[in-house]
Amino acid sequence: ETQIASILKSSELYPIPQSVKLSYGTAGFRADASLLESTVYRVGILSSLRSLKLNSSTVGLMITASHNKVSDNGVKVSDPSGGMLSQEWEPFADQIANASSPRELVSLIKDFVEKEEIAIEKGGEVWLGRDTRPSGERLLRAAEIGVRSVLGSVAVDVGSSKLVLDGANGVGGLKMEVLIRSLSDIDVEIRNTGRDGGVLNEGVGADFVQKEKVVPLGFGVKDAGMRCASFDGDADRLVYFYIPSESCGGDKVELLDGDKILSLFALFIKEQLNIIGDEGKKCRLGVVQTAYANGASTDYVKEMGLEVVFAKTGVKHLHEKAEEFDVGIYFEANGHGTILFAECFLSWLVGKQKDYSEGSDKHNAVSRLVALSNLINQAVGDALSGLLLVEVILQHMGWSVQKWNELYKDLPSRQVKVEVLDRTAVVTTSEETEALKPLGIQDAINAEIKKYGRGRAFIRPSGTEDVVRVYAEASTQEAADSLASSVAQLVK
Ligand code: 16G
Ligand code: ZN
Repeated sequence: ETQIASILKSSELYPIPQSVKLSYGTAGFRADASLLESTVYRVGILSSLRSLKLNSSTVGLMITASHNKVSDNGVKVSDPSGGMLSQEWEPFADQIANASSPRELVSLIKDFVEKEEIAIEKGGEVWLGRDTRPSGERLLRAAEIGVRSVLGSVAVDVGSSKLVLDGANGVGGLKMEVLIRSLSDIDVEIRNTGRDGGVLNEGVGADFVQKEKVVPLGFGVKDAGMRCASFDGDADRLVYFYIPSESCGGDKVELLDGDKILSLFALFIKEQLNIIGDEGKKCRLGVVQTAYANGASTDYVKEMGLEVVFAKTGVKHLHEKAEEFDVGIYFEANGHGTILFAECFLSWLVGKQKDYSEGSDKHNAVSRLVALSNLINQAVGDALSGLLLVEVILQHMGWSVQKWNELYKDLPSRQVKVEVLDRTAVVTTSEETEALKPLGIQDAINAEIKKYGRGRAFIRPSGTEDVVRVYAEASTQEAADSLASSVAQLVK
């Protein structure tokens, strides 16, 4: 039942264009790229089923129209042997590619799964690739959604797909241009470098994208599904985002903030420590967040078994607490952060690198951690090294930005600021989660919080402008908005 619902839902995103009849020819489906999204999505479903039929062996899905003109594109499937899709499956490919409605599609799939006796439960694995055609990225997204609409199946993006960077018209974009010239395994397109007259941090940059959750200038629906990142003006903040394909002209983005970056880093490091085994598990791996960290991210890292401590807003406060761990990861939700390695732990790692035999799993894990400690900026953190680490981990995992985003789902939140005569009237605890002054205000805030499911809220005086900031979180966006505005009323 849920399987059918999943395909019905995703197929709504990819309606079939009228008046085309496609057939799986010598090299799969080929057509003008603008006609192919629904086809590629459906071939994604087929590929998952093919993998399942073959005991979850890896199936390949390639997006290319070979020597054809650039405006064409195509999709073909390879069997686990590396050869072409078995010809016996071609009629099914034709049928589903031409199914005129989601219902017809589902019924064709259902019949086929029964006939071929495919057990859906195990989950298939499909590797996705594409050539350099501009339509490739969008089609790859469609394939990924198709693969994953068969529940439990995974899509691995094996191409090094392009990253689009918003330089905030600041210094980071310019420096990134220089840096990527010496890197061969990463393809980055940089926008908002300031050369085209754009203004620093105006409608662009990490702060804008994180607070407004809308696309920065220079980005739009044409970039739907692409992996995008924003620096701030001095390149010490980093956030990622993508434009959902359903946004249909809206300007909303799906944001991957500092908390999500922290979670990715934590997961990767934890995995390496697990490979090292019992000795690796002795490492004190900890996380430092601020009161602004989304509650879902805190739950996520705690579930991973990591220690989480809270610090006051501002890099200097987080940094200090991260130094107490063997490996301390700190990030503010707004994208400031880095990873610190204790000197003695690092020398232990380097020693182990010599002990383990080259090429062994343990040697590889230790080497990855040593390389990570060299890549990341342990002085204060910066957006360039943070970006390179995110990219390398995504490549290592074979993950798309969408897959990364699914680590956990952010709780809806809202931030507002209240202009006051004297912000120093607000005094908070050291973790900024509770207000000690004005007297009684915390009780009033608590009374508001109680009215909401998963409600959380706090106030703090800004350290950079003459305002009091309010943060609220709850199980729905409406509830978070309403909690934020009632707490703001208490501050006024
Ligand atoms: C500064 C801090 C940043 C903090 C922000 C809070 C550094 C390098 N920058 O930008 O970490 O999140 O202030 O601003 O520490 P606020 O006090 O106005 O909310
Ligand atoms: Zn900055």
